[in-house]
Amino acid sequence: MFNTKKIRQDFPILDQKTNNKPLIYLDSGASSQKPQTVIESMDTYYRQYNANVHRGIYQLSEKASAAYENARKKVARFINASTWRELIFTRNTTESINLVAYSWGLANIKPGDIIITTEMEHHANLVPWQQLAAQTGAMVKYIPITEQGYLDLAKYEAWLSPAVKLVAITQMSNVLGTIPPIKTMIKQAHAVGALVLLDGAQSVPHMPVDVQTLDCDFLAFSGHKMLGPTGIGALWSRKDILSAMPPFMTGGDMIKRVTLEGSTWNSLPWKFEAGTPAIAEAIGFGEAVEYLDGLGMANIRQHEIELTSYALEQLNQVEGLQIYGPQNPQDRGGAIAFTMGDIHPHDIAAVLDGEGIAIRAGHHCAMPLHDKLGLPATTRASFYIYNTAEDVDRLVEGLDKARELLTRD
Ligand code: C6P
Repeated sequence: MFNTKKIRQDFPILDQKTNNKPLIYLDSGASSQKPQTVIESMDTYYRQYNANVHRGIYQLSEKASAAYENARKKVARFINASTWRELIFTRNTTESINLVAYSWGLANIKPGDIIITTEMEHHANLVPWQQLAAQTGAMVKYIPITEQGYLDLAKYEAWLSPAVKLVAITQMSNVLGTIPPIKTMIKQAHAVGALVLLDGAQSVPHMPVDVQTLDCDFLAFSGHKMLGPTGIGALWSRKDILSAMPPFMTGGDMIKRVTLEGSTWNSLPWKFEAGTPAIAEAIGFGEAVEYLDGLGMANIRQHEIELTSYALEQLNQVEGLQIYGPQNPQDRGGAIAFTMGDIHPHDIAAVLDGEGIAIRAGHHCAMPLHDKLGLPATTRASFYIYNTAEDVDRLVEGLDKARELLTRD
């Protein structure tokens, strides 16, 4: 059984009051909290073996290099990469996707090519493709979403042709929660010769993700949404693809040999890691995936299906509340965006804050999706391993209070 009570004891930040009420943290979709082991691993690095990596001949640097590379192995294993050489540390999902757009994209996308993405993407998986298309003369097409918050797959299938070079989709929407049928979509894309990039910012923290079973071509994700620190993320791709890609950023550590006439590149993955990396953060990231592995990603997914199911049931009964996204908890993650009558989402969040409930309001970096929904903003609750049914009950009570306070007769 998933022991949330025990898990909560590992997160020191959760044991506090905010606005004189016990903190209910419902914004893990934006950034998760960190367990003690992650915090301690970074503290230990700074206290006991802080040094730059891949440079020093002395013991401290060798220890730091080993810990940094060991963290890479842990993260690579976590997504079942066939080798750690396919796992590149970046700052976050945004940087991982930009790496693909600027390196693979500028080398491979030509005028008239098509990039398919969706209407429900986070800006991180949308703006880089718009920029790439503008620079190359390619075109971006957006799979529409249906009224129930699913992708219009008939459109996707109809659009697939040899002109499609890349399909870039989220594996879990940060607003609607939608989990598209990725495996089928990848097969269909490959059948016309297109590569597939998965935005795993919301999926990798919340469900088992196996890049070999999925057979995707790129996977981007962030450490800070999966119990790790900020400033560290990852890009995974297959060795053959990464080997053929030019470097994204150049400078120290990513070279093999530099002369005044030109340079050659380091082997994978370092070819894509220019400059001093985020060493403490990588170590913390490694510790985070170890913690998640200890709980089991299938168990985490099951916990969130149960919690989301309960939350949908309860929220659907709140007067005037409308949920956006699939109603079937099996088809979605635990980010639930909603509106309540004509009360502004920011006002709802402010009242909830007064009740000790941390929740996000805004466009959640998905403006085209909110345009499609005809909304300037939504309020969003998002769950993780430390959330409970009682948190949902407190949210519902807070929403009732917000309606009482903010609705004019
Ligand atoms: N979404 C949210 O509150 P970064 O900022 O690079 O770590 O992650 C970007 C990103 C990309 N894709 C998806 C699906 C995301 O949800 C996010 C981050 C946060 O929804 C912050 S806007």
